[in-house]
Amino acid sequence: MAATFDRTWKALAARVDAALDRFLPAENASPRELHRAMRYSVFAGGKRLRPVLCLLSGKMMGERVTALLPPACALEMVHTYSLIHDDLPAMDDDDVRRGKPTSHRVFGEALAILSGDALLTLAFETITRRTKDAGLVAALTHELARAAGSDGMVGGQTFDVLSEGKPPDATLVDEIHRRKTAALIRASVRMGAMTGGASKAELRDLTHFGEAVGLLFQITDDLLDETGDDRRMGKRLRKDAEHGKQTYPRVHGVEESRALAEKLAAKATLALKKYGRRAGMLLAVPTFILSRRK
Ligand code: GRG
Repeated sequence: MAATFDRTWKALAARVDAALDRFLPAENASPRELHRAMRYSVFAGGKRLRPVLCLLSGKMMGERVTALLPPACALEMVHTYSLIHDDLPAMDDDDVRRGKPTSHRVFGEALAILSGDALLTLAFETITRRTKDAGLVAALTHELARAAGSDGMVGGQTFDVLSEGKPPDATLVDEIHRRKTAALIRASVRMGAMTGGASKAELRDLTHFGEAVGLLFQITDDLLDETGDDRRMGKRLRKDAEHGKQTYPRVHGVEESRALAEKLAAKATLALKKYGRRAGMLLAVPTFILSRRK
């Protein structure tokens, strides 16, 4: 089961990578430094969680992968932009991302900021240029903008920055993680479903699934920071502690956070259980996230 899951995931991620390669400006197109920086971060590695979720929920609706690739790639562009900006000295000031030197360490701060800006913009260009149905273009644009903006990811990052050094607060950590991480993951599932023409009821169930998976992903990320043997962790954990970051284990403790993660995995699975085999690999995603090591 795990081997089949891995193989299918890799195959879908490879489709995403090939499409990203087509959708991104060529490295030798002017301005070269900007396009090199955009490509450097997009192809630095990464699990492709958001685009694969988009493909899986669209496939559940019977949609072709080719029609799902524009929104899937748009999600990865937005995600990559957020990582580039999050690593900047003004934010987390990180030297390594996806196992490689961060964008600003390689290209300088100005180019890192600009490549993030260009990726964010290209995400919307990709949807509008490569999706035929005008109604769907509007719906996908709205969905991605809401998830990425002040009501979603950027809002969550703002709360995160402003809450540094404050005492652990359960309501605050929930608010930060729902916006900063879960909003884009929820949108990933919804955008696949919308592209595949999901009914209202299907979209509602997939939204519940996406919400639970998004929060689950962030809690397991916090737990990996706290308990993981991964090299990135020592540094991140020290930083989180130094900056007084709001994390689940800091607020609830490791055991309770683990129990919460398991509860969310069960909730996500339950949301799609009635679809049985039709839900396909989506049903295995919560377990995959629970057991992830990086
Ligand atoms: C700067 C606007 C702005 C937003 C930043 C996503 C984010 C918001 C910051 C990244 C920092 C962080 C650790 C956030 C938690 C979400 C998370 C676990 C991101 C990493 O996502 P993965 O594990 O990364 O999917 P890969 O590299 O696999 O794509």
